[in-house]
Amino acid sequence: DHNKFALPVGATLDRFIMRKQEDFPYATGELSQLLRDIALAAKIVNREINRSGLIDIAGAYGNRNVQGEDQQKLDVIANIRFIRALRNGGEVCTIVSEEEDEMIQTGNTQGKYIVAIDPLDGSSNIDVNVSIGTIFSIYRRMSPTGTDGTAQDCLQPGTQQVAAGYVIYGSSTMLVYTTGNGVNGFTYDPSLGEFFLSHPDIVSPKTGTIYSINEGSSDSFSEGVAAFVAHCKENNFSARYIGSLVADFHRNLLKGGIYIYPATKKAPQGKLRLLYECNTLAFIVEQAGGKASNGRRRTMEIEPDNLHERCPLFIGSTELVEKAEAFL
Ligand code: AHM
Ligand code: MG
Repeated sequence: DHNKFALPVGATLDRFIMRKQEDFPYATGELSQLLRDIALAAKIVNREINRSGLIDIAGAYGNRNVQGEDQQKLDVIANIRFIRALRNGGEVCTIVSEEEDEMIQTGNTQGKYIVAIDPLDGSSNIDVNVSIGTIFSIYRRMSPTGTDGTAQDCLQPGTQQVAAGYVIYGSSTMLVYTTGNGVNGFTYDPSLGEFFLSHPDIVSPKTGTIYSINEGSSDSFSEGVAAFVAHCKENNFSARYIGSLVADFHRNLLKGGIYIYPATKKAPQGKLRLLYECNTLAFIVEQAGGKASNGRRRTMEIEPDNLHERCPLFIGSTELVEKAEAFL
């Protein structure tokens, strides 16, 4: 019963992480430290995002950064911030980032953990003030410490995740994560610089009436996907598609619904990345009572072949994902 030591709504993230650690008498505190490092980077990125509308104004006043460079794009900034936090934190040996083709070795060869991360997903939405997110998965390395992490360490199936989470930079900023004992959500109070437990033990509705898919690609949907979409319409579902994965996922997690990114002509393997998008959200949704699949099999059981591979994603309320699978 993972609720036995539940902290009340309003507990800070730090306290929550500490309390969770006490539940595991042999825990060394390294994973806790790693989660705190991610939360710190999230605060910094949140600050940059909130200011992003001012960058052009600042630029108009000739405000370049100290190196005399023009402002970098936010996804690049987010990548730098998260890598720096993980490197300084010391718990992570190797990082896989959407922003970089190769694995990133932090130099912390004693670090026991691997992180796969999309530092700022949905970045095309920044310019128009739409919610964006950070998505991260944490794995334990398999190779011995004292050396760099290996490709094999990074290519573990999603079932091996020890933690997964996302940050949504939206009308408020939230961090939602799981360590395999349910899902908890924390809301950021910018005036205090703290995340507070606001959504304890998130349970996703078994079913729902929201479907989220980019219907602009409907010409290249498979028969099964087209039939499922028709089914949603026949049943008067609501179509909701922000085009920002974290935001679409977060809404459906709380309200009940299904998010689909299928194979299309333009993206024959789907668009989303297995390591730091599909598996991450799959772990969270399963921990909240939902389901994730590539249409044929459970997302988290797919054996990854390369760091940035893509796969189709059907994710959300259990009944809806099963229904979609039945149509495929
Ligand atoms: P990005 O990594 O280039 O930001 O793309 C990922 C985003 C997801 O957030 C979103 O779910 C998806 O792309 C939307 O794609 P599309 O515009 O094809 O519907
Ligand atoms: Mg992305």
